[in-house]
Amino acid sequence: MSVDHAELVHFEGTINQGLSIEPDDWMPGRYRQSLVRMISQHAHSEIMGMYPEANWISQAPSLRRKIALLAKIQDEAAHGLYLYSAAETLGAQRSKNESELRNGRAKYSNLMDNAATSWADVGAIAWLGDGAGIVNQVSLQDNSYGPYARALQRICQEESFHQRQGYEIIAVLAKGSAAQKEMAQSAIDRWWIPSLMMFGPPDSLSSHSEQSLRWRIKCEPNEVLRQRFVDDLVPQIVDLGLNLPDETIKWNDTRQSYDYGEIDWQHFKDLVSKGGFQRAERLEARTNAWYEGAWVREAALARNNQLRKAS
Ligand code: FAQ
Repeated sequence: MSVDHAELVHFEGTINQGLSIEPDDWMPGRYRQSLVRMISQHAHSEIMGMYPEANWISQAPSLRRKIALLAKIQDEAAHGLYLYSAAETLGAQRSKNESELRNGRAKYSNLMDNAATSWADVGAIAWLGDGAGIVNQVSLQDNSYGPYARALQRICQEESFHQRQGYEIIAVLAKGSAAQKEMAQSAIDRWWIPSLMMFGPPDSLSSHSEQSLRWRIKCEPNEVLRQRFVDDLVPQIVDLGLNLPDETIKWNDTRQSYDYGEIDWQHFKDLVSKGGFQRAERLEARTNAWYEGAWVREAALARNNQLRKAS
């Protein structure tokens, strides 16, 4: 048995026993590359996830709502940072990752390229978007790479708060005036498909699923997770007295799940490759924030160097 083969057998054995792979363990190049790709894209999505909601901080309808939204957006930034650190344990430099995001070469979740045009959108992004994120990431907490799995445990706890604040915003609007109810309905209708797309394409169109499931980089197929999300959300939307965002949603007794409409995967492919509605604005905002924040990074580095010299 060659050394590489023996290492591969040991590596796959570790994964099959449900144990973690840690940064210093031997791993195949494809495992490392796939994780760097996925963790980096996840980090970028968290960072870009701040932008659709950010304009609403100054327009939040009460101080309580403003505080909760600020805390949520701040959490998304922190999630991006934990994830850039997890990617660094695999050799992916944070500075390179960040510059690829700014220059438009990196991918991130297409949900973040949509515009939040009303206060209800802030609720829908958190309830549906973060909600889809949680279903996916709770499953990913059991992934085989230790630093990513541990980062996800903390992220999921915080995402639960995000989802809850989104649900509460929509619930209040759904029980308000006719205009408020209409605003909630319109937001649910517009954010439904982008949220379903967060789970990625169906397995027949997914380029990475087969290998990623084998190495527990992903723990469940995209379609299984999307269905779980639909099954969780549909009764809650009905309970709030809102209409379902897709007329074809129907309980299927045989499958004990809801059927829902076909997603246009060609449109998804175009959105991912060409960028959604607000891609240019989002990247410009990210780039401006990077340059405007340079003095903070320099000051933190100078302080760090000072402390190091003193110790
Ligand atoms: N948008 O073969 P698969 C959050 C790409 S952040 C754009 O199935 P994979 C916080 C995919 O990257 C949510 N691209 O790929 C928040 C691949 O491209 P590549 C982010 C997409 O990796 C919420 C190609 O399509 N969560 O929750 C999308 O096995 C709200 C083929 O797809 C994560 O990143 C998409 N929607 O499965 C903040 C979780 N879907 O690399 C604010 C970790 C797929 O070949 C507001 N990631 N693609 O060029 C994952 O679980 C997986 O990477 C999937 C995709 C499931 C996203």
